[in-house]
Parts: sequence; C-alpha cells; structure tokens
Amino acid sequence: MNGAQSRTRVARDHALITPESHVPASIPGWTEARAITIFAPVMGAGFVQSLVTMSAGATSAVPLPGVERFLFVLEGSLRFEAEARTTTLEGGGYAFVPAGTPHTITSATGATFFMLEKRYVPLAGASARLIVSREQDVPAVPFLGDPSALLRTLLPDEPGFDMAMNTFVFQPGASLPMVESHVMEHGLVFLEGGGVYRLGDAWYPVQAGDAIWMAPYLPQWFGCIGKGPARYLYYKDVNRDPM
Ligand code: UGY
Ligand code: MN
Repeated sequence: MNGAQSRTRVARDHALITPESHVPASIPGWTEARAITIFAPVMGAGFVQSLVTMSAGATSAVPLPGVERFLFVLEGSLRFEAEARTTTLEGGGYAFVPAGTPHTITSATGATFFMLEKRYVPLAGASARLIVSREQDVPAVPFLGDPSALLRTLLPDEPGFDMAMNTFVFQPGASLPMVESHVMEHGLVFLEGGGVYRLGDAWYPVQAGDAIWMAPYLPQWFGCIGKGPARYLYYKDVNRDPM
C-alpha cells in the first residue's frame, strides 16, 4: 500500500480505522505519552477510544469529572496504582476505574495500551467498583453454545456497571451466528488474526490493529478467515434504560 491508500472508512453509522491512518498527539496532563484518538463523540460515538503509547518514565492524568476509564495492555509493562494497591500490568492485563476514583498509570520501560473512556450514567442504589485483572484469568464461554467462538466478559455484569468490555476468540471458519442489530453501540479493536466484518451493507477485510465503531442498530456480522484464530476486544453500553 502506498502513502495515498488506506483501508480506513468513516460513515455516519460506523467507522473502520486502520493503522496506516493513525496520527498521534500528546494527551493533556500526561507526560512522555502519546495517544491516537481512534473514536470520539465528535464523530457520533458515545465514548472515546484511544491507543496510548507510554515511553519510559511516562505518567498519566485522571479523566475529566464524571468519566470512567478502562485500559487493556497490548505491549510492554505498566504500573497501575489505585486504592493503595500497585499492580504491574502486561499483555492482557486490564483495569476498570470508576468515575472519580484517583489512580495513576506509569511505565518504567514503555507500554502500549487500549483505553476507553465514557461519561458514567449513574443508577440510583448502584455503583461501579475498581477492577484490576488479566484476560488470561477470565473463563472463556462458548458464544450461544458455539465452542469455536469463545467470549470472555472482563467486567462484572452488575447494575452499577454501565459498560461491558469483552474479548472474543473465533477459530478459522467460525462466525457470529446471525447479523446482529441492537440498541447498544460498540468500540472494537482487533488483537489477532482477521476476517471479514459486515457493517451495514458494507463488507470489510479486517486484521490485527484495525478498530471499528458501530452505532446503535448497525447490522453487524463477523466471519473469521485465515489460518489462525481471530481475537478482538470490544466495548458495549449496558444495564441502562434506553428511554
Ligand atoms: O456482544 C455483542 O453484541 C457482540 N456479539 N457483537 C459483536 O461482536 N459485533
Ligand atoms: Mn454486537
């Protein structure tokens, strides 16, 4: 692909952002860190999805008031500190930080991670809590009974949580069992392998590093094509009245 070509596509109800289109920028309040803002409210998404790279010695800042944060390490190592506990997070390590919870993210040697932030939607009598874990420690469940499509639910399905973050692993030839269309929106990143993603009436070849935004009700389907499995991480808004 030469410099005048890109697989990136941006539509009213979906977007595919591929690595050759990435433009990094500094993040207000952070040091030694750069982020590519992959999706943001300015395009119609209800969240901000970023790809953050920390250099050695980097430090973070807290999100805006009322905003919750999820991060998932792709490469390298970072130090996550919150509620008087420090954890080293490496590939597959993740943290969910409820809105208003003080925390710091630093890296002594450098790290690249997925970050998703959204304005928390409060619910009377319920609250979210800090989660620090690893994808490797979460049980994989066959999706709608299909053992060739395994789902890991990284956050608790409790009323206090208004977001789900899941990973999916599809074996070659496996697919979503139907064309989904639902009120929830998605922000997604391919971690491994690839295939074909149907977004509305368009069909896109996709691979590791690609990111997809799907607006509410966008018809969506994925089929894993290739010699190895495909794995993606995705966000979904959950547990709130759509009215
Ligand atoms: O949870 C979901 O809605 C999921 N099955 N969607 C997707 O992978 N596009
Ligand atoms: Mn879906």
